[in-house]
Amino acid sequence: MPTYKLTYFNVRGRAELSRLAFALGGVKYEDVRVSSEEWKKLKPNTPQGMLPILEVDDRMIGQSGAIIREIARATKLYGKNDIEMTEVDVVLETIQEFSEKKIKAMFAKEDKDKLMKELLEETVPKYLDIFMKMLANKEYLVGDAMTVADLAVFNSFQAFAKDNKIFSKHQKLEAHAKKVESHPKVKAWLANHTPQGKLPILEVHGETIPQSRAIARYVARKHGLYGETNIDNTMVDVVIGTLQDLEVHIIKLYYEKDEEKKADRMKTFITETVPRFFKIFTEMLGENDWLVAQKLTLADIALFSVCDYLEKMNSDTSKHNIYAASPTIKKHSDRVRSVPRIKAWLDRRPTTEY
Ligand SMILES: N[C@@H](CCC(=O)N[C@@H](CS)C(=O)NCC(=O)O)C(=O)O
Repeated sequence: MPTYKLTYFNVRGRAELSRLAFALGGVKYEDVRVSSEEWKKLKPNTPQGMLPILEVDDRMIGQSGAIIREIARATKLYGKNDIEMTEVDVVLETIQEFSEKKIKAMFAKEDKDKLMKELLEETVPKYLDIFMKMLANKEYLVGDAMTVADLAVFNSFQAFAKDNKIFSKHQKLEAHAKKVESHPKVKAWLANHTPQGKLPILEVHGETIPQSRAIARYVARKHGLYGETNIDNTMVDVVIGTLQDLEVHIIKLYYEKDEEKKADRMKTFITETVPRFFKIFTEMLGENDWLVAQKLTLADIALFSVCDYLEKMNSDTSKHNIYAASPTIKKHSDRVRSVPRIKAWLDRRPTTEY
């Protein structure tokens, strides 16, 4: 068996299908994830100046479509004969066509909301129709065993399926996705990838960290955004815990389906709950600029992040000012927002619904 080394950025993107195929095929490979700094050095030495690349012994292959076929042949996941191979190609090419539309909408600089709506309401159902037709009454898309065609369809719709009810009119494809997802080797790969079956995750030197607050604390410790003493660190945790209590109220609002009740609850939330929590933070701030240790810490960023969310949520739903009774918190939010690196991130972060 040759040695395999797959190099890509630390995201799923154009490499995840190859990683899934290696997992399902049970073939060992080196899963290299490069940072943008490392990529700058590597780029001139790659066949087309792009990632992913697959190294098979001393051969270096570019183009994700060629890479997945090399792996599919090596792992016997490309169908059993010429006809099946062509059928697998039909699926891979159709996924490629869908992916181009998906990328265009997801990374659009203009009209993103409109393009995302079109993607979810028109493009996704159109391609689900195509794949449902291909699946017909069979278990697998091609032949009588799982191939990279099944992995490709599963991989491509997986992210959407988690957040949207895309399968409501395509239940056979939902069952197909579950079949792929529950294959022991695929399951093991996904579990390794998302230790608790949920996002976000942070991958650091081959370790995968789940739980958003554990991730935030890891990043804070690494970059000097925790406190400097044990007490300071505990105070940062007090802020995070208090914000978690506030988030419980936000989640309850989110799940209220009755529009009238929701509007009522929203009013109570903004005029009573939020000021009650903001009072706690106002007292913690006192005359200081920052919540803990007289410097910017994760505590300030966490409070700002919730305020930023509340400002958007409130501008969409009601006209009450979240800071009406809490001018100190408004000043604190503005202070965090104007930290140059935070400002730079806010200016370039993609527009999202939440
Ligand atoms: N058709 C190529 C496209 C590869 C591609 O666009 N790669 C992007 C990442 S998804 C890249 O390497 N970007 C960095 C660069 O161009 O410097 C493939 O499928 O492999």
